[in-house]
Amino acid sequence: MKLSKKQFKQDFEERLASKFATNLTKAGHQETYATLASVVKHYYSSIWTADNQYRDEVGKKQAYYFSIEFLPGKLLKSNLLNLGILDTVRDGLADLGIDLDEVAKVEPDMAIGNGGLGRLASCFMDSLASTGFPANGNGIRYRYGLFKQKIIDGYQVELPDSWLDNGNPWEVRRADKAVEINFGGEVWLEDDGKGKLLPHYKNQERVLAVPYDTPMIGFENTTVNNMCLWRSEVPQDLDLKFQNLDYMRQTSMLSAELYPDDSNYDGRLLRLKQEYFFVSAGLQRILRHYKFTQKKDIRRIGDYIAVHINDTHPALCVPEFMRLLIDEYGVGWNRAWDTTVKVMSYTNHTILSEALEKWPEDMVKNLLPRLYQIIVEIDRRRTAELLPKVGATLVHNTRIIKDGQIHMANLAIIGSHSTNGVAKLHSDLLKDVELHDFYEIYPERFNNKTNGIADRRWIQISNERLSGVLDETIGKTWRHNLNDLSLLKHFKDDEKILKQLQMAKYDNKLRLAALIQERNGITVNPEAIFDVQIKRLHAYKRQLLNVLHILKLYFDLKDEPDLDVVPRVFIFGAKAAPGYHYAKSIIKCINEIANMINNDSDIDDKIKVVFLENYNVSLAEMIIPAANVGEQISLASKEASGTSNMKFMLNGALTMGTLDGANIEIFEAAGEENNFVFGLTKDEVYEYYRNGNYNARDIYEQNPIVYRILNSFIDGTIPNIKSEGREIFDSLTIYNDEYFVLRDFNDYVRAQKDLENLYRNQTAWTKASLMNIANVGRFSSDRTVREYADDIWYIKAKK
Ligand code: B1N
Repeated sequence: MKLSKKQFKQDFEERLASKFATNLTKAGHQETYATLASVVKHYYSSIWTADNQYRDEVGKKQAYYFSIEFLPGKLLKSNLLNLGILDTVRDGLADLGIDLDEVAKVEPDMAIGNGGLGRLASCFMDSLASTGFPANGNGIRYRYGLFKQKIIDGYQVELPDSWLDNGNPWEVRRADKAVEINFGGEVWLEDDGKGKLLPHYKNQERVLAVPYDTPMIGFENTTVNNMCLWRSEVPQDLDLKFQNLDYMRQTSMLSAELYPDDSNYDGRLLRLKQEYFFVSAGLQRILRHYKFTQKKDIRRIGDYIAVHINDTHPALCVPEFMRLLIDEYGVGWNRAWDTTVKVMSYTNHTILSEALEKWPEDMVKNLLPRLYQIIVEIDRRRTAELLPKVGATLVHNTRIIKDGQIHMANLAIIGSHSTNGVAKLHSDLLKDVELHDFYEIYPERFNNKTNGIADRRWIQISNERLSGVLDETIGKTWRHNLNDLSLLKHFKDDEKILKQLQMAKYDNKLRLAALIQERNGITVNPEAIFDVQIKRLHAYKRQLLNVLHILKLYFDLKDEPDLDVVPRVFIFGAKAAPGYHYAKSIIKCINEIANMINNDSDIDDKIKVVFLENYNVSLAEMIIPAANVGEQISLASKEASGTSNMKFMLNGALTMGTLDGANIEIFEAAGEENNFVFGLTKDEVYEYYRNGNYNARDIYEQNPIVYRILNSFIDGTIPNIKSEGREIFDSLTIYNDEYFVLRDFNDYVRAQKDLENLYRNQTAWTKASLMNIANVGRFSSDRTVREYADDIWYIKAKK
């Protein structure tokens, strides 16, 4: 949009006066932020309205991304950038004596997601709007987002994330579009007199779902999509006998809290309720909107909408869409089924068995009696149809209802036309191993969509310093097409450019060093290697492997204080699920090891260990631009994709990584020689599983270095970790090291040595860094969403 600085300043001052009855000299940061957001909202509202109008008139197919998590972070700068007014607003505010970056800090992170899965959904939202696709989000407006993490005495303590206290300027409550959701009670079918069986209900619990719409603004275009988030409330016309505080409490509980589990499944009833709540609300709104605007035959809806099931959490889309079509819109079973399969598509995000959702049959039957009937019928018809074609074994292995449980992945695969994994290796594992039986029956449904990241947030906004260097070196087209970063290859031997890249990195390191000083009171050397591992804490991600290597360096230096090492700052950020005891023990150990090393005068600044508390999107935006190394060290086959690996690459960090998830494609694109690869391959891991011949205890007993390091967890060397140290020691030596940490240790140490040696040659290092940046284009989520649009959803971008 076009906006002059003069106009902006006038709008801002007027709004400040009308909204808060104050002026520039008196306004605080909160008022400034709220005013600015309100002005920005005014700017985009006409574009938003116009795009909605256009869609209703043109009636092209739209996609709906159903996700129980979104992780957008802050929206102010992103909205400014995408509207094309970031610089104008920054300058205008500066004229008024206001620092945009200070104002931006006031906005709370929108953290209604746990980690990679939720952040991916938000990257997709940005990319879908920025590439002009009509595609919207559908989720839950949690009153409390992911907990805030405090570290007290080395332990993680969880505090509530009350992110809505000062209001949310971006959302629009649409009370007129509320729908009703029903739970429990009894259902029976009665003939309607025309030969059709219609459901009748008794004693259902009624909940009102109210949508809150947040615009997803495209980058310098005219597309504005909608992220619709649902809040649960008490229906206004509720019988007086139900109007009590208990009912109110229960009803608002539904959208009160995000489950804090990442790659893990918590089978509580409230979670199942949340899943049905946003699925039913979203589908009801879509169907109503379609009927209202398109006035076409409901049976053609498959030509106008695509619904995406992001992991199995929204898998109830399948039976709920069937229910709505059949019971509410009078469509026959067969037509409804064909339509459902055509409309739905599903992404699998993990093969970890603890994340596989399986709901007890009785729970589903009691909570969602009509859906249960429909699921049983889907299962029955499919079994009857397939038995003669593929035989009993395949049918049995792939049934939706088995052993008294409803298998949500099976429901999602059977009820949709597409199942994809999130990186090549992961998609291959789905086809060849985890979902092989499904692949035999429906080979045409399986495909890969390698994840991507919204490069606008992950470089243009978060790394202005590097963005500036790139603009000057290769022009600005990369801001619209990330593939143009490949132009950088021409400068790989240009010493002037390499120097500038180094200086940009150095400035970002200074910025992070100041933050570390402020938050942790630790002074770090900006010349040191900034070696970063930021992600959820999970055993399969192997933060522990990183820790063992740190201890090795520490003991090496204790033995030989004059050892010639390149100084390193090891930086961690990680939240553990509150109920995940082992993960919390690792956090405690990292913090105690940090204390031990940072305060050891023998070590000086050769090693520093920093655990930054409350890792979230905003903190990632500070850390990643300053990283020299990104640690991506999961056990091969366990990390479906990873997406921070792509953010590090974009910001010129080198990857220290295993052949897992999207790391493989990163190494392919940027060259193994420009990164550090180590560890077991997925085939070697599966070979161990087949043979059952891994013996971690042997490594502990036979490798003196490992022996010394592991003993330090239990012999008092590392202070204050009596029970935690024992827990970790036992997990490796008694419980046989589930994720092959000890097996990969030696090769990891070798790769770390290679890394250190390369860093001694700053020119060679920076060249490798440049090659990572130059080859990152394919990891833009603009590319990813185009593939979804072309291959799965069949939607077209606005020209
Ligand atoms: O999804 C990301 C991937 O990049 C990561 O590799 C993957 O671990 C992550 C249940 C999950 N998989 N499964 C989850 C999250 C919450 C929950 O309740 C499972 N998250 C992933 C994006 O594809």
